[in-house]
Amino acid sequence: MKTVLVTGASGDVAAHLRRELAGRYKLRLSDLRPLQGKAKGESFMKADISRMADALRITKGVDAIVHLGGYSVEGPWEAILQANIIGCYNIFEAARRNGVKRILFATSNHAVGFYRRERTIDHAVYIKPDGRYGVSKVFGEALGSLYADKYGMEVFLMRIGNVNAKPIDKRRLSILFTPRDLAQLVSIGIDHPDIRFEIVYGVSGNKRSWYDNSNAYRLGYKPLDDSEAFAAEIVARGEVEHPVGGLFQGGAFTHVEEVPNPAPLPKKAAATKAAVKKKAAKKRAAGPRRKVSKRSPRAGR
Ligand code: 15L
Repeated sequence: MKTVLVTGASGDVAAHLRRELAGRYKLRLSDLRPLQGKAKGESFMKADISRMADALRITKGVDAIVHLGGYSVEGPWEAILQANIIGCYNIFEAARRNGVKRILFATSNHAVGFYRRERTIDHAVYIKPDGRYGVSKVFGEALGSLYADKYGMEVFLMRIGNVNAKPIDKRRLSILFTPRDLAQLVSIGIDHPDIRFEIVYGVSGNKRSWYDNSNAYRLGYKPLDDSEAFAAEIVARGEVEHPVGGLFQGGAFTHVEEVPNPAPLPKKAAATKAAVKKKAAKKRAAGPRRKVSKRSPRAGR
């Protein structure tokens, strides 16, 4: 049985994955946060992936890595820098130094979130990140490309939509990724014999999809779910979308500076965030600022 390292193991996506993959692989779980309950076949290693020593420790002796760890939404640069830039580099580099060939990276629909909703995009389109978070995912994709070409690593990049059993709003009808479809795609990424460098979309077989996911289908992915089963219910809510977010695939990420983050910030990032807030409050108290012109929604490529 293969030993697979799952980073970000205390998060929501990993919780689904652990349940779905139980008994199929030996799971080495890792996170900065504590882990709730360990099942048979699972082991846990606490680690801060922004430290190379930790990354080296957790990647030693595994057959494959599913790298989910990181800051999972748009947010403060310092948090994204530590977790998604430095942390992601450390995981790729530690994998190389430890001779781990296969790495699956959870990139995101936000690496291409500034494509307009009327476009159908495939795995070969140019990047269009919709924020700092999206840029950090593009950085991980670039690392994947480098480590595949330069060091012969086998890299499987999953541009994940929204992992959930049901779509939560209109946008998510197009990007729903159910837990069992997630587990199927991840298994392909771990076990397919011919992965060198692949980009696939981590979404179910949604009728309203914005993606041409033929690259995943070529590798054997056959999604079992389609968000359409929930479409009537969601559409009946009459949701009014934001004038900018509603135009683009990335939704709110295209116009907000922060999305509420379910995971606590690493200590250093939390301290930076508090300092930035304090500075802003001081500036506000000091008097009126220069007027900044408002951007208008860009035309999509
Ligand atoms: C993501 O990349 C996030 O990790 C997830 O929390 C969702 O916000 C998702 O995108 C989404 O676009 O719905």
